[in-house]
Amino acid sequence: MNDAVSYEQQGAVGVITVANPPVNALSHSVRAGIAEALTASAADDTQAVVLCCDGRTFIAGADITEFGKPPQSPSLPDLLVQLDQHPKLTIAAIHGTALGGGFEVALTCNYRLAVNTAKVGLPEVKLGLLPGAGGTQRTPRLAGIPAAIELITSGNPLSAEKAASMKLIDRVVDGDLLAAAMSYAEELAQGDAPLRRASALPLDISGEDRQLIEATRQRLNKKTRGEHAPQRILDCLLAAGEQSFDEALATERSQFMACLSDPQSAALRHMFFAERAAAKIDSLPRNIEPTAVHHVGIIGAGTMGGGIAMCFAQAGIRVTLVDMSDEAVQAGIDKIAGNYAISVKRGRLSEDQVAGFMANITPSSRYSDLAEVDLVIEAVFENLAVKKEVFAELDSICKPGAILASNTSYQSIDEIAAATSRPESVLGMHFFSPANVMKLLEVVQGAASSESVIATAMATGKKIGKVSVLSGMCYGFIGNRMLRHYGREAALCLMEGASPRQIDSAMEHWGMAMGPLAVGDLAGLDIGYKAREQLSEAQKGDPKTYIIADRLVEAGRFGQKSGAGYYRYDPETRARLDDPVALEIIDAARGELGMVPRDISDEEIVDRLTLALANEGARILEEGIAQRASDIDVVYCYGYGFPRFRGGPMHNIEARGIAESVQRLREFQSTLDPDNWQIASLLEDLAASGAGLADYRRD
Ligand code: T1G
Repeated sequence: MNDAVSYEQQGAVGVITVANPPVNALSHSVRAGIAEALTASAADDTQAVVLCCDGRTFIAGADITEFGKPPQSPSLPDLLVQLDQHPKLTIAAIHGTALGGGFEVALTCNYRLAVNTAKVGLPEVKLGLLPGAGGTQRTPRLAGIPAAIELITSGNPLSAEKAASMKLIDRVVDGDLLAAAMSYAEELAQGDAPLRRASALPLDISGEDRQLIEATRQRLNKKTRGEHAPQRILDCLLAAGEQSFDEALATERSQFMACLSDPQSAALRHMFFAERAAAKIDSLPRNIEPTAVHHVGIIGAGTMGGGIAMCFAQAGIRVTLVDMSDEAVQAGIDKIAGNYAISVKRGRLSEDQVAGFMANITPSSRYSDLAEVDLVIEAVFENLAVKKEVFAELDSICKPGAILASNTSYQSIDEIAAATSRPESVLGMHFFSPANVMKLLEVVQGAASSESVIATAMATGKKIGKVSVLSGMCYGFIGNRMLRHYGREAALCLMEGASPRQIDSAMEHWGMAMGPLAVGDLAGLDIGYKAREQLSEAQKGDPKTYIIADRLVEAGRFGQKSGAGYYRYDPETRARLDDPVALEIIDAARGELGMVPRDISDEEIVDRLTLALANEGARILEEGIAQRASDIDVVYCYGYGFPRFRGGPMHNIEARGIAESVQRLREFQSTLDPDNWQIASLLEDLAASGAGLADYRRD
């Protein structure tokens, strides 16, 4: 065989063992090794063969790193034809996560056995793909069309028990998997069990199945708006019921190849690796060990503080939640309890789970209760003076080595750190609202933040289920700094003649979860208004970028919270309704500044907003605020509703072409306000050199 696959005869049973860490992906050596092992099994005097894996998991899928490279024989489909036609009993012994091509290998075996902790699934859709090795054909033959629709279009894993209940697994065992597999193989062989091939099972598609496929098509047209893979999966499942196995396999193959060459899949595979890369801090020595965080203090029991407390409580970490008075902190506790009650009502959590989470949260109105915490996260009013006072007091109370983090969105971590005697232990941990839902955590490194503190914050983020991204210190860090340029262009498109509906629809059709003006209404237009009141006219910038928002707020239109902003909101359904009053206010504001409205195309709107984002992202990259372009993509896809199937703002312009993007930026520089369209020198350099953003690292 080879280094990745071994074959050993043990009595009447042959054992194929895959050893390709870290996840036994089906790289070429694994495919070739299994093929050779099957050939050996066919030729020896065994009666059955068990396929198992070393390490932490059964095969977790095709090797994603091989996509886009020249194919090497045997392909996975070819290997599975050999496995399907194998003349002896084949048994898959599953532990860990049998996913994608790995589960397709198992489905091609005659029988499947799993330990009770194992999970199985077909997550290809999350990569913009579909099961390309018979998964869309074998799954419905074993478990039926409805189960296949749910498993393959959701991409979510199943427990071994659940899979067994769906006849996708034959036996669930506890304890020594290989021993159980060997005895199962002997039992099957001695019982003359048939060579049961899923490919030979009949599949009669009913009228209800067809209706379900059609209903799912409609549902996914909304839920996964703009995404191609889910629709192609349904085409394959329909083919399973209408074509022979071999014909439908050919249909699946062509649909898979269409997905593989689709830019959406390239973007989603980019995001898969981007999320994992973000956890790696290039500047940190490999041997840096995060310190343990067992007890966290949170200052501020408001919306953010409460949401952050929930994150830690749900991860089993003790929380002391502090506010200025018993009443204030109790109000925060009540809000948390209310959030959990909704989750219980929706069936997402059980009463016992919630009781456990709440037991991890201790309310307090005394900073002195934070003397022994390992980490404090401050989430008080967004005012630098207030934060400096809080940190000075924490510094005097918290034990040596305790980490002091601020959840600030904008304030200077360095100025906050200067208020303490331990600047090396101070940094930003910027959560996104609602903190218990949004996965992004920006870990903001101050000038003095130590390596150990950074490593601990990144690891703590992962432990509470966040995707942590390291940011250097600048106004707005990575996400909000870029957002100001995105919001500026939305405001200017409005001033120049587009309506709120046109701007938001253009961006939502392009893939954004929510258009920028609807986001403004959701967050509250009064927040920006109050912030601008603190600024001088010069600091406010171009009045064209905020006069409409100001006039709406002055008319009492704060957004959803007041029932109207750029839109009017149905009090019952909260539906977003076009509002003539808002349009009049917008027109009047244009008149105040002498703006004559013009027609703006959806394409111009999308280009201005997405290129403004990427241009500022390139500046952030060349300043070293972000480690790599893909980190910026993670920030936007996990914190700002940027479509994952576009891969994030930086991947988006890479896919579009840097040179073409720079050309479009130059057009905006000459037709719009040139001050807003100074092109990042990094983009100019890459456009000239032809190099890509993905490999750029600041020296
Ligand atoms: N190919 C290549 N590398 C992979 C990989 C894969 N399929 N899965 C994981 N890795 C790397 C990952 O990049 C990381 O590398 C390391 O393994 C540990 O991963 C034909 C076409 C299995 C649940 O989508 O969901 O089969 O950062 O950090 O948290 O129909 O990895 O250490 O250098 O995620 O314990 C379908 C993807 C492929 C499964 C483990 N399969 N992987 O999670 O570790 S398409 C998937 C996962 C396919 C067929 C189609 C998770 C995991 P590094 P990790 P983890």
